[in-house]
Amino acid sequence: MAERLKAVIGHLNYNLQNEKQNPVSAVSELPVTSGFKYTVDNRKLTFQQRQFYEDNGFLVIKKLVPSDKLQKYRDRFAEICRRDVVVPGLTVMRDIAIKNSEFVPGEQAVTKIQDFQNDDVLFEYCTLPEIIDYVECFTGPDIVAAHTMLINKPPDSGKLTSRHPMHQDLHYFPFRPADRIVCSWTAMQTINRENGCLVVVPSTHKGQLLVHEYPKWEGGVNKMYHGIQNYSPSQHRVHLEMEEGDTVFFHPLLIHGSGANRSKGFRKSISCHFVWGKAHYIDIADTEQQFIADEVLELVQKRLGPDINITFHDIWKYKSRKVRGEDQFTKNAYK
Ligand SMILES: O=C(O)CCC(=O)C(=O)O
Repeated sequence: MAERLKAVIGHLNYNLQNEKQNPVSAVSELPVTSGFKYTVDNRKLTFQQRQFYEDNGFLVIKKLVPSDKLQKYRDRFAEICRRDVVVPGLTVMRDIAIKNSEFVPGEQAVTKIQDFQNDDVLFEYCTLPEIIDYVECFTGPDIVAAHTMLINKPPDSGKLTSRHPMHQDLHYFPFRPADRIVCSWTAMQTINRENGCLVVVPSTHKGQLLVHEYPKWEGGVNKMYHGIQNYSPSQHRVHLEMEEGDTVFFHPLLIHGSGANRSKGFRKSISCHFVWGKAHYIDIADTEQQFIADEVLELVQKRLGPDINITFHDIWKYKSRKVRGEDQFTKNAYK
């Protein structure tokens, strides 16, 4: 797998060098929003839904993804965890509590898989018309899937490591405009406060990107689970309890996280971050985001060797795959 990834990244580097000599402007006309900021003109949303997202930064659509599709993704996840299939470029993550314990087999050991863009079974989720027709209301008609995850939140060991700290997803993304990025997050089962539902702070999508760091939790924190520095839990939050197939769409500046899983079972959700196909990359050097970029590059070097010549933008290009309309995003690295 490492060899294949190296070849792909080598190819990306080649393209990048060519682009450096001949930079392409990635920013074209923005989709029409008719005075709205966070949604684009499109008949899919009712006026009330559109206004709700504008005001709150998230929108839940009930029973959006059919059960049979979610069963297919659950089966695929189990196959991947058993290593019956190997997906190129996939990142498999373990909860810090599981990682430090005795050998745990298969699905029980995996807390999250990330970057399934090269697996056509799981990637189908990102292409479902049920999902994409809504995504278009936020990104506009040109859509790229940039970041994919299937989260298998484990029953908490008692150390509260299954919590996900309050954060803003934009912290991880070296591309803009933020208002043309949206996450779709689908419950693969009943998800409630007991098994660690999503928690959101309404209207925080109207704020700025805040500084993130590892929370100083006694029981430890999972790799890359950064949280907002000095986060104050006094802000009004909403617990999004959802049934299987329910899907929440949310803005990348919306402050959110999830609670500990106090049930005995694993809690599954599948998600994708979508971005406008004409979005542009930004230089995050010396910004709040430098910290995550360094950490990601360090991880890639650990996997592929210290001599790998790759940038943070290359990694995002590799992770991204077009789903609808025009795609300049996976080609352009520069504004
Ligand atoms: O599914 C969860 O528990 C939270 C996921 C999340 O917020 C993230 O991965 O950014």
